[in-house]
Amino acid sequence: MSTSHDEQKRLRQDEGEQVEPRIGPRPEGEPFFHPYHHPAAGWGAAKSVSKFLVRERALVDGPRAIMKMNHEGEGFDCPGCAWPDDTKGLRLDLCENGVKHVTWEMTRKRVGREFFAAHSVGELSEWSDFALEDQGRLTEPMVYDGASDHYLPISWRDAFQLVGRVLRGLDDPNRAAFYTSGRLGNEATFLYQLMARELGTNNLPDCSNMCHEASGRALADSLGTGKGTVDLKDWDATDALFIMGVNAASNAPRMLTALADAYRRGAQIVHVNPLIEAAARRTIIPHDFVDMAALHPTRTGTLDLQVRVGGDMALLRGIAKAVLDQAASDPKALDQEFIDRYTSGFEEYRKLCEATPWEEIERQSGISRADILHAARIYRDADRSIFSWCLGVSQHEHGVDTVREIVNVLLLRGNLGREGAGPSPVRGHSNVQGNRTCGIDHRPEPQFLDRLAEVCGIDPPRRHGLDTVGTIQAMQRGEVKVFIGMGGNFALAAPDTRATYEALRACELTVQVSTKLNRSHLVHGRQALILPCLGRTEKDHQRHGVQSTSVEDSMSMVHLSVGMKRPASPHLLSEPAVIAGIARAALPDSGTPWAWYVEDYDRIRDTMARVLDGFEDFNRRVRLPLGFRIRQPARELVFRTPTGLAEFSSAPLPDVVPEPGTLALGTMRSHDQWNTTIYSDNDRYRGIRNLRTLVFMNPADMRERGIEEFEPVDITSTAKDGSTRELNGFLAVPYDLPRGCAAGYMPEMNVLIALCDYSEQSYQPLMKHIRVTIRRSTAAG
Ligand SMILES: Nc1nc2c(c(=O)[nH]1)N[C@H]1C(S)=C(S)[C@@H](COP(=O)(O)OP(=O)(O)OC[C@H]3O[C@@H](n4cnc5c(=O)[nH]c(N)nc54)[C@H](O)[C@@H]3O)O[C@H]1N2
Ligand SMILES: Nc1nc2c(c(=O)[nH]1)N[C@H]1C(S)=C(S)[C@@H](COP(=O)(O)OP(=O)(O)OC[C@H]3O[C@@H](n4cnc5c(=O)[nH]c(N)nc54)[C@H](O)[C@@H]3O)O[C@H]1N2
Ligand SMILES: [Mo]
Repeated sequence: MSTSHDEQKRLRQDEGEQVEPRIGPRPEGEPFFHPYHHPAAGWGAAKSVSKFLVRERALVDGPRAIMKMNHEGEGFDCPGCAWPDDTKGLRLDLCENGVKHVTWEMTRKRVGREFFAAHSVGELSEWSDFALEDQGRLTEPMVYDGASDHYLPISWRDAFQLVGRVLRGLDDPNRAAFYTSGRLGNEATFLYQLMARELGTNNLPDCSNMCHEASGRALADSLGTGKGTVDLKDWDATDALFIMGVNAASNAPRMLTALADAYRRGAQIVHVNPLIEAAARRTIIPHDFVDMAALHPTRTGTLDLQVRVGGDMALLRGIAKAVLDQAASDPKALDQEFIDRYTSGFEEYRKLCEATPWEEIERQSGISRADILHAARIYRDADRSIFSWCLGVSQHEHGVDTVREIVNVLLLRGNLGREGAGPSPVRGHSNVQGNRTCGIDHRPEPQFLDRLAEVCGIDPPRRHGLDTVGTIQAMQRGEVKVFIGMGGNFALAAPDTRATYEALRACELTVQVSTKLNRSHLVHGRQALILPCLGRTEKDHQRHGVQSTSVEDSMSMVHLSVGMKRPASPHLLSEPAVIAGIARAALPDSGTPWAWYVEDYDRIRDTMARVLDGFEDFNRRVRLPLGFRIRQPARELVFRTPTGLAEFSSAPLPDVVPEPGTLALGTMRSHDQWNTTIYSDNDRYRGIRNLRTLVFMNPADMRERGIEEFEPVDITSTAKDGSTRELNGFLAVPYDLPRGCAAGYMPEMNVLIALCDYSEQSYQPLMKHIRVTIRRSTAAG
């Protein structure tokens, strides 16, 4: 059922000043803020889940599907996040947000041709993003008709012919870009990159360019492989966990189980975050039925370090400095044997730490020397330590340097290649890591291309392709004319909303392969297609029976996922089938057996086994009860670096202290959203109800500016090129975060992030560090 036109109109009027349509739903009441003191998960989560199941009318299928999620040997992989499944394989390990995510896909609501006949693109453009996705699942392919400004039905055959015709007509294959959002299964991923490379381009921008590009590059530079080295067994064995820049209770909720277990074992858990997030306090694990009934929470943190935005590297430098100082009197503080045998660059790093004054470390991190020494003591006293991080570390100018500094600290005490120790990035989308493993990379390794050429008989291009920022810039310049999105919501997820819209609108053709209606269907090129596909929960029938796809989690475990639900519509195709359809139309002389691959995904896996390192015997191993773990050379102390050793880095500390009068603003997710998909206007663990257009500020920073709680403010960002961008009428919320720092929600705040504001190290947009000034709204009088 669609939201009525009248309601939409009212919604727009309510929006008052806001330039863009609202992103979240219509609030259910007045904005409300009260700090949250309850444990994470527990009954609050259970209540929220049941409300959600009712709203999506999924009460019958929802619970049944959930019982199938993340189950050994059968069932589908939770598309909610990339946290690994419980290796004990016994517990029902699920979370509130995973349930919401799955239910959102399984909704009974549908968007068919009648819907598109009733609403023009112009009209839909004024709907909120919530309302768009809330219409339900897309059911058939649609093509944009400029004359009527409506999407019209089109057959799959004609849709593929249209894409094929446009791609064949390009004077250069690099005029096309092929975006991936990290939920695409490995088999589809492999076909997708094969198609792009057979066409002749490495233009494979992906969500990872906005997410963990910095982590991948740093780990590759330091250790020779771009992934973490630990798995859940290590989490179970470690003595100290350092959790940096992640809101785990909302974005990787199953981590709460690992944190609670670690606490019960007596491990130390240090949280590094400008905000004290819910995962730093206490939790009630939903599958601990006894605790749940008795309301018995477990602590999930032992120390909080509220770094300033961007201050992590200075903090890590301080920990290293303290450990090195201590080594003078206590030789056990360092693992000298490990350093001598396996690393390079130690002396230079030691001197750099010595030369960095404590005052500088305190100023740049925002943490007192005493607190840093406390953290260093925890690190020193632990035999085994794990450092885990997410976007709070990576989405910065110096994200690569900071992740390399994490590795420096780990190397000092030989925290690598043994149980319970090592780096452990928390990846985002459920298969974003698998996408990279299976070839989505705009800077592919020559060895990979050689193997692809040999096995698949193609001549892949060697020139590096475009990443996300590069693609938007090239679309702006008219150099990229075709944008294909395999999932995701590029228009809203990318930085600099206005520039991204302009770039997409300048395209000759935009194609979105999606499950739900979203902004990227409305901000389109001269020609545009919406191609609806199966979701991960759905049965994928092909010629040789029901197919399964494989995915890789944050800890390099690869396993099968098989959908069990009847597809939302009989007209949906699987992602591999969509890719094969486009490929056959665009590459009529292709020697790749596209249709044959789609008949049976085992055939795709057999080819992948020959191309990809670590995928030998893929079809057999992926069917083992828990799948298999991709070999991680660094874990075995084999370093594919130029020296063959783990490399210390010696980068100078960046200056992250905001200039007087300015603040460092970070964008983040609320508890009730999945990237650009907004479930409600609430952010339970941060104590917020009915409000997304807000900015969290330190109370002293508010007082200094004469701003009261919930007072409307204007936020102005200043980009590297000096240009400014504005958001007006956001409400200020006093919050416990360091002075000089501010925070608010993505994607509402993406308008503030200039396209030129990306890291020189990773080309990641600076989504966690926007230079802003904030003042009382002029409109507020
Ligand atoms: N339910 C749910 N789960 C998700 C997602 C979702 O939207 N919803 N998204 C998925 C995706 S794609 C990703 S990439 C991950 C994202 O997972 P997160 O990285 O947790 O995502 P954010 O909400 O951006 O939160 C970033 C955290 O970093 C902190 N932070 C900000 N600046 C700094 C800093 O300078 N230093 C430090 N140390 N911390 C800082 C913020 O306070 C916040 O706690 O989650 C995945 N899982
Ligand atoms: N300011 C700011 N911006 C950010 C971030 C930030 O922290 N701050 N984070 C960045 C990060 S880490 C990421 S990963 C990106 C997210 O960027 P994206 O991955 O591009 O965005 P999503 O919101 O995850 O995409 C949601 C859409 O995916 C489609 N979809 C859902 N399931 C499927 C499926 O199974 N198959 C297909 N084909 N489509 C499906 C639906 O149509 C849905 O509308 O955003 C980035 N943007
Ligand atoms: Mo992400």
